[in-house]
Amino acid sequence: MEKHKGIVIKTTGSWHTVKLDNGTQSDCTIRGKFRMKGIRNTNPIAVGDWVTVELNPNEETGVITQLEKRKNYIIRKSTKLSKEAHIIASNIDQVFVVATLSEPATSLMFIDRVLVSAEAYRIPAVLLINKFDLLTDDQKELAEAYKYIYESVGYKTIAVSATNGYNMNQVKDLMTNASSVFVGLSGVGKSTLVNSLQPGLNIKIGEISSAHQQGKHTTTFAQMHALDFGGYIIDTPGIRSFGLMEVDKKEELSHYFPEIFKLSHKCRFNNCTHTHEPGCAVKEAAQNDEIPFTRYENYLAIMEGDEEEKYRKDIYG
Ligand SMILES: Nc1nc2c(ncn2[C@@H]2O[C@H](COP(=O)(O)OP(=O)(O)OP(=O)(O)O)[C@@H](O)[C@H]2O)c(=O)[nH]1
Ligand SMILES: [Mg+2]
Ligand SMILES: [Zn+2]
Repeated sequence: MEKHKGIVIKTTGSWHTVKLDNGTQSDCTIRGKFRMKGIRNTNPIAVGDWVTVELNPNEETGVITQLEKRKNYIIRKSTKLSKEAHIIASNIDQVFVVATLSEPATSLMFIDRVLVSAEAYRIPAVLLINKFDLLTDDQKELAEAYKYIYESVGYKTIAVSATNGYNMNQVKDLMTNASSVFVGLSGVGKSTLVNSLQPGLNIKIGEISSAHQQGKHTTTFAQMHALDFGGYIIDTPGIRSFGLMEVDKKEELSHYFPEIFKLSHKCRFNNCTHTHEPGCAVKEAAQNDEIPFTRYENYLAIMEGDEEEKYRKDIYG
């Protein structure tokens, strides 16, 4: 039996496409249990995983028999009420949160949740505001406000247009020789961005439903694409809401808001949760606009256990 190491580049239910160390690709099933400590996940194997494959004799198919320890991963609750997790991608160098101000509108809450999830594994995150070509002057100002909020807390933020190429060179520079992943709502243009970065892939893109101004979940499986300028980009299915897994331990949440964490040593109580305590430096800074108030509000809401859907309504009107 021929054994190879390889990286998972596509997952479609029970089949996993693995790029092998001999340069070939193999569609593989799984043998064995790939359990994670303390977490039940719906997908045992994710795009980005390094695995060992046993090739089936005289066939292009194989079996995944071993999973290397993951360096990191982006994970979310698989559905709103579920305790199960879904690993979006693993072993990544950076997350690109793809947001849009219209068609569809992405809430700050959605962005903050993805950022929290990235921080939990110390994965650098960049915010892309796509469809810049569609924005009215007022919306351009709003895009500037987003940029101000997120750059002030340490996240590079770039307004881009996948369709006319605006600022795409900046994105290419960041992506070169790195393994990156796009995360965002359906219809924000993740697949269009991949097509723009790597012409010729012809990934299927979808319309925006005119009734709801939302995408139609065109991409259904995560897939890693090689970039000619060096590096890899993982396109993922759009998600409706980002259920956080990592913050069951509430006292840790502040660690995942860098600006809050930085201030917390100035709070009167060293176990301050920055919610109701007197002498809280974080609350004071938020009220004085020294840190973005929207981020502080979202921190409080996540502490309260609010679901993200609630916030989407605000922005859809
Ligand atoms: N005007 C404009 N339209 C864009 C831009 N980027 C994407 N679109 C359009 O937005 C729609 C959705 O694009 P997709 O690339 O399919 O979006 P997605 O994020 O991959 O969506 P899912 O696969 O459903 O998660 C398509 O009609 C694209 O043409 C952009 O920069 N400007
Ligand atoms: Mg897509
Ligand atoms: Zn505090």
